Amino acid sequence: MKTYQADQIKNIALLGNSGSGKTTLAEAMLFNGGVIERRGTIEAKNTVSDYRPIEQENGNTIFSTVLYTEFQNKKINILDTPGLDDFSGGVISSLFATDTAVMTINVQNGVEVGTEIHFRHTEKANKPVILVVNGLDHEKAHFEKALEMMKERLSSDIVVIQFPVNEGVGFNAIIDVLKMKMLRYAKDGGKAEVLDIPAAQADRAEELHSALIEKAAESDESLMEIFFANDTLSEDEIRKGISKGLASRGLIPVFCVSSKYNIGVDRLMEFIVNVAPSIADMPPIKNTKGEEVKPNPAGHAAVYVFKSAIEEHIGEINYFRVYSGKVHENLDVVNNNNNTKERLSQLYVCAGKNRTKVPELHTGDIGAFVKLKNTKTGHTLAVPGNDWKLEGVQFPDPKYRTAIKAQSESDDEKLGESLNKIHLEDPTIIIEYSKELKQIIVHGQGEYHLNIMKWHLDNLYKIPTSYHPPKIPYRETITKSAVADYRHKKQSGGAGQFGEVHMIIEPYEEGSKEQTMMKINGKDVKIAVRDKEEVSLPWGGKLVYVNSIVGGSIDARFMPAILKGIMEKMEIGPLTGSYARDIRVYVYDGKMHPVDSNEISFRLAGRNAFSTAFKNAGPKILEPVYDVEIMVPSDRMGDVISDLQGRRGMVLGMASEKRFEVIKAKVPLAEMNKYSTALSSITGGRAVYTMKFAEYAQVPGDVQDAVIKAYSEEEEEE
Ligand SMILES: Nc1nc2c(ncn2[C@@H]2O[C@H](COP(=O)(O)OP(=O)(O)OP(=O)(O)O)[C@@H](O)[C@H]2O)c(=O)[nH]1
Ligand SMILES: [Mg+2]
Repeated sequence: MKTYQADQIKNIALLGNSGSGKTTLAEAMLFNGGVIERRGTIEAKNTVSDYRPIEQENGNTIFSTVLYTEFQNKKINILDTPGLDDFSGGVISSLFATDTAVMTINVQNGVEVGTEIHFRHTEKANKPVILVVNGLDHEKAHFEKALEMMKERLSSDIVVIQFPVNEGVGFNAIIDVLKMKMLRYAKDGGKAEVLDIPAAQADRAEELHSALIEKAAESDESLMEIFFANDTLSEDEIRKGISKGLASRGLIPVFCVSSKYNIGVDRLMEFIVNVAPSIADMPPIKNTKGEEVKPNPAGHAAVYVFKSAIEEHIGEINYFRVYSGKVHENLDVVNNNNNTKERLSQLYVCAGKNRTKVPELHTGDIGAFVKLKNTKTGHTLAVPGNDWKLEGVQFPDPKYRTAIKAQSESDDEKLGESLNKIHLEDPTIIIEYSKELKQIIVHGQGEYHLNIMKWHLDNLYKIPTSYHPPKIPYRETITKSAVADYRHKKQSGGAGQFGEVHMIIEPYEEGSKEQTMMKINGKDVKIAVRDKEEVSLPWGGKLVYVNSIVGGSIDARFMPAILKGIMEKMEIGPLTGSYARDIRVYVYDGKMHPVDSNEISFRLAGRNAFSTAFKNAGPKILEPVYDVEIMVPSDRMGDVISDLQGRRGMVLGMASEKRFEVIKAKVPLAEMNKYSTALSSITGGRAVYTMKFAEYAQVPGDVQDAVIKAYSEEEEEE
């Protein structure tokens, strides 16, 4: 395999709605580049990209796949991504690692839900987009309708470079208004025959050619001047303008193909290698120090791992992009994320599961290495001289959770190992071993996402598991102050035990001050703060422990033991056994015995006094509340809001953003169970949302009663 320099490499991510033909297009690109000798199909389950068992079973791409092809002495690295939104992790990491998004549009349906969602990903990532209308051979192909939808729903900067001559069955010709030629294809596609534009298409071609020139001129001032002077641009000037417009997202070109028959694909590839922005044209990304990482082919080597996988017979494989310099076989590097040394003993370029060994890879190129010890997705590897790491891929927060159990306890250990592997391959699946809930919770992007995960556990890892409703990590706190005394006394031969503690507890709020006067048993008592400790609780919130002993009734040396006793009770609230938080305790009096007082006595006295006080202080259950942000088409906004209200959600605001309404709300986690499935059915899959933990809030009375009842029933069962 030839070695490619930075200016000979183009990196594209294939995006688009599920079923719009990304994988089929990739197959045609590999075939046209001579990487494969026969084109596989989804139906025959033999495409290069969809090689994993689950993909062949379902006929969908599930994991992003790294591919490459060669065309006109250039290399195109292709990342084929899944169209289904539950697998958006692969889309986001692929966009990160490439310079241009090539989005397929199924011409029968035009803009679909997934098209809109992926288009928004490109906006967020600020990457150029080439739109490819696919399936023009289909009997229901309707190019004009699809184009209208694209202009209306995606962007007004769309500009047509190609339109079909004879869409539908028998489709074989395209008018290209950049070349101003007709491209005609033989029965099984491949290389176009370049012909003059027939009279019937001439007017439309001229009109679109002018529109293209104007749009290309708009992207660059010097081109604009030439355009004003001459009223036109040369083909090279148009190319330059398109390239600039692409890079700044001011111009979104439209191409026509039938991936199935390999029609138009050669011309699209030619456009990608000649006109799509090159590595040097894209704005440099930043490292964690805030410095720009310019793609410098002569610089020290640095690569970023955007994807890890586990492959049969090989084990872990890491896919990377070179961000600076070049890497070669046996290069010693440092993993800047964990400061370990790694040796890149072998380098590969990949087309699906087929790997070709290469001696070196240059800036901008994409490849893979195997058998590294401490490297995974998100890590930067570099030679000394580059001590930075990239900020890297920002994977979406999880929005769907479930509890998982191995059907047989003997599989517990194996389940843990397998879940770690699953997370390594898909960082959007997050595993949480909750000591508090006594459950293993898996977090993912949606119900389907976790069903696919279960398929892998059943079929590849061979571990029968079951999903269960996840418990909610409730907290408990108090709503008013309460007083309690406790005397611990034991005198049964030998050394006795004695400790007496008087305390008052009150609700604690961040930033609030200690009281100076309190009513204790009907009397006003002055509080003198002698000492104070703010304990930040590992489960969130605080316990503030105030020593306001007067007259030395308890020695300072016993104070830590009392706190220890209180902390024991903070771990099991009186209502549901949940962790407690946000309480201030004043120990204001007590008694010691000259001989029998010791630490254990004060620990027990502290624990029991606190337990009584807690029960009398109006204990309440707190529940986790999430910030939920939903993007929804305007016509479905009402339904989404009324559904949120049914979930005890509080709508905080609404705003129009481009073609969508954005609803911001706070919703209790307990009501978000299976929300992704519900939202999808309310909106026909047209909404997307994110959720992030916001705070703990008191639950309403009826909910509190229900939670306490469920807890006591559960206790009885156990
Ligand atoms: N008629 C026709 N069918 C096509 C064309 N391209 C793809 N298909 C068919 O459309 C279906 C989906 O194609 P894929 O290539 O799997 O689509 P995808 O975009 O990769 O889908 P996901 O992986 O689910 O995101 C398959 O049955 C293909 O054979 C085309 O140009 N014409
Ligand atoms: Mg696919």
